[in-house]
Amino acid sequence: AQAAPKANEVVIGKDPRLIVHNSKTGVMETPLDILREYEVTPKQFLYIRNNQVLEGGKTNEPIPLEGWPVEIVGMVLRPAHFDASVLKDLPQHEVKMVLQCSGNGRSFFAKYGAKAKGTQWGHGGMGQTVWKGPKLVDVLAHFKVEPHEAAQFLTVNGRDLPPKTGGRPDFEHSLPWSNDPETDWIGRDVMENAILAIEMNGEPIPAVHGGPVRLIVPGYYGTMNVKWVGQIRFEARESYNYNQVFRYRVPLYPVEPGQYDKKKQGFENSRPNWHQKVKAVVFAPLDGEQVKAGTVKFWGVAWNDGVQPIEQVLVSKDQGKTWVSAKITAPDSPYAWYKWEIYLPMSAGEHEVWVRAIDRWGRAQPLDGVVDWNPSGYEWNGADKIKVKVS
Ligand code: MSS
Repeated sequence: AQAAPKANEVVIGKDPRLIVHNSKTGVMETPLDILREYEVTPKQFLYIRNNQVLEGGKTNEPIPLEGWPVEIVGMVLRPAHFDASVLKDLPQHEVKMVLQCSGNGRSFFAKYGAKAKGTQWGHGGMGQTVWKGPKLVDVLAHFKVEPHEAAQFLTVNGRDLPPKTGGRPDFEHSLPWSNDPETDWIGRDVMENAILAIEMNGEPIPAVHGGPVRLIVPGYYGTMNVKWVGQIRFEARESYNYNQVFRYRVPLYPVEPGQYDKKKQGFENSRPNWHQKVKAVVFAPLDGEQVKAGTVKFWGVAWNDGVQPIEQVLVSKDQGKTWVSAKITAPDSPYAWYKWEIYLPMSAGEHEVWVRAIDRWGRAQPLDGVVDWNPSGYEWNGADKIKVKVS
């Protein structure tokens, strides 16, 4: 058998220590012992998820803005067709945020007895990133686009084309675009915060991460941050695209593991992977790690959709009977990860430590993440449970 290709052989500029899930399109995750070393995840370590690849896109090198066409069409007064180089002349906005695949943590469904189909991500299908570019609303104003007030959704299409024979559908996503900010806060955040990013971590966006132009919507799952933006459409409905209807959604009602017919999924009985759920991840000790008896420092990160602050990260040594509150440090951006830490006395033996975050709306992680089972295993946010061997 041939040795599986290393991350640096799959995508130019990636670190060989990344865990490759799919070498064809380039899907790889960051081991936690690397992820935890950086406040902003450097490009050589950032995870990748591609449904299909932009031609020549398997590299951390950038693609020039000049010569990259973008169009804004649909229910608008004036459609706009422009060269992406215009974007650097408009007022720039920068945002630090967690970029996370909605499938991140999918392997935990299997770990707790309810496997879900798809890439078996650990916790490393995420990273902390900084994006910069003009706000979408400023681009619209610049070109006097004026979306119609009945346009309730924004659909963004990437210029990655499905392989001719691969049978994969084109990639696009719809996001809520609310024209009624008084009553509908979902959609208002897209209006206020969406940017057409042209930089990542202070440099032109690496091709593999969606350069030269990427839609960035802080607080939303990775999939909604469409790479290689070619077309933006304003419409009254969500797109019927395969990736919007049959993928990247979860049922609106509880389903028993294995008991859900994905073919019957539609707009009425499911919702898209939009807002990220509240989540805490243990960065140290790592699951299964050996530590010395005495006082042990546990630490990690926590984040949510940025709509309300994280208020507590709770830690339990006794399967949730009692909890203690970790010290949390808020980031300078509501969409970035919080750091949490706690020192716990640990006696010799095997222990399981549970961690869960709670935000100001009281949104918390379920102790048993399997309660939110869904056929594609999206949006895992069960309390993080790690085993430590104390000696
Ligand atoms: N975009 C495009 N155009 N294509 C594809 O495929 N994918 C998704 C996003 N965007 C895609 C896009 C996903 S799905 C994700 S996660 C993200 O992206 C990732 O990113 P990076 O940069 O990391 O690679 Mo799941 O939710």
